[in-house]
Amino acid sequence: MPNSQMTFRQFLMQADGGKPVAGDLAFLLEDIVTACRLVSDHIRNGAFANVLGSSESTNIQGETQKKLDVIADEEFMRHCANSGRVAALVSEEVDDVHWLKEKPEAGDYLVYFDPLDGSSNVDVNLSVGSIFSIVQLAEAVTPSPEAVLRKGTEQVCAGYAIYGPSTGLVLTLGHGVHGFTQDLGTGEFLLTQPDMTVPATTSEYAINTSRAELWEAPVRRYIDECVAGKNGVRGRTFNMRWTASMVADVHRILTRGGVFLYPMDSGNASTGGKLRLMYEANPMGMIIEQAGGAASTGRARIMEVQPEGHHQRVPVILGSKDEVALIDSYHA
Ligand code: AHM
Ligand code: MG
Repeated sequence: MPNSQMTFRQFLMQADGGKPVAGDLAFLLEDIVTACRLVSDHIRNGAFANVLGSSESTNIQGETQKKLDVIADEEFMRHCANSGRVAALVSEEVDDVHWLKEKPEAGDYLVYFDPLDGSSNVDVNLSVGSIFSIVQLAEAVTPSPEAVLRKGTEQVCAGYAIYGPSTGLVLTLGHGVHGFTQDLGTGEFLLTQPDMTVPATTSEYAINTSRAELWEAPVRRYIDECVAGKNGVRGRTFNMRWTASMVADVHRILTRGGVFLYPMDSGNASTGGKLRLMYEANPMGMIIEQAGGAASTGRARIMEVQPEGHHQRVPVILGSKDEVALIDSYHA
């Protein structure tokens, strides 16, 4: 088990089940950490640099981009391109797959990211984050949009940075989930939460209840039963939290348990949900599963969904295992 307070580099030296992480992947992760560090600085200095607020542009999702969405995307694009082993980048903010290699080989990496998730929170000074997912190619591929459509089960690494009261980094390489905090003195990330786990049961849920009239019956039933509290079928009181920043909600669940739902409803059914499979749901699904929780669409394990497009959306239900199983049973 990794020691508390070790640096990110020391962690990488033993993070592959006691062995060093492969050099190419370690360099890529250090580049991603650099991008996160710079995004954190941009956010903290946003008011002075006049980068709060919206830009003139919209992304492929049709959403108005924040200036910081664009800046964060540039940092990720620039730093991930440092590694000679990255074949392609898929960003929430960019329509097309960005191929860095003309002839991707076995062993090369595909990196998927949401450079600034929950960006509507930036202007009101609440926690936001960056989410990333890494797949290693098992075979050479020809660059095409289809070549990046990989199931979440192919991820070799998933993580997120959280820009809150402190800047944190949470990572899994398939051997548990580990949390780091940036030391503002050295700028380094130190291991502060080794082996994060999600308890199987919880009495806290997160969902945007302003969409209640749009919910499907299984979600309505689950939330109604939580709201009914002690006198309802659950026989206990439930607490509710919703930050409108998935990174912050997932971080809370990794810290004290809970269940998060962004389900499909009649308002988003035409697009299949709100959250994006390849750079939001899959990495968070891997992290939550590695921490002992579960991640589902309500009808299937998120990481087993076959992507049909790199900006595909899915319903997301994740967190404490028993609650996710109960919600799944209501969908069945
Ligand atoms: P974004 O990637 O455009 O920021 O959207 C994703 C965010 C999640 O962080 C959060 O859970 C959700 O959208 C909030 O949606 P809503 O505003 O509908 O509550
Ligand atoms: Mg985003």
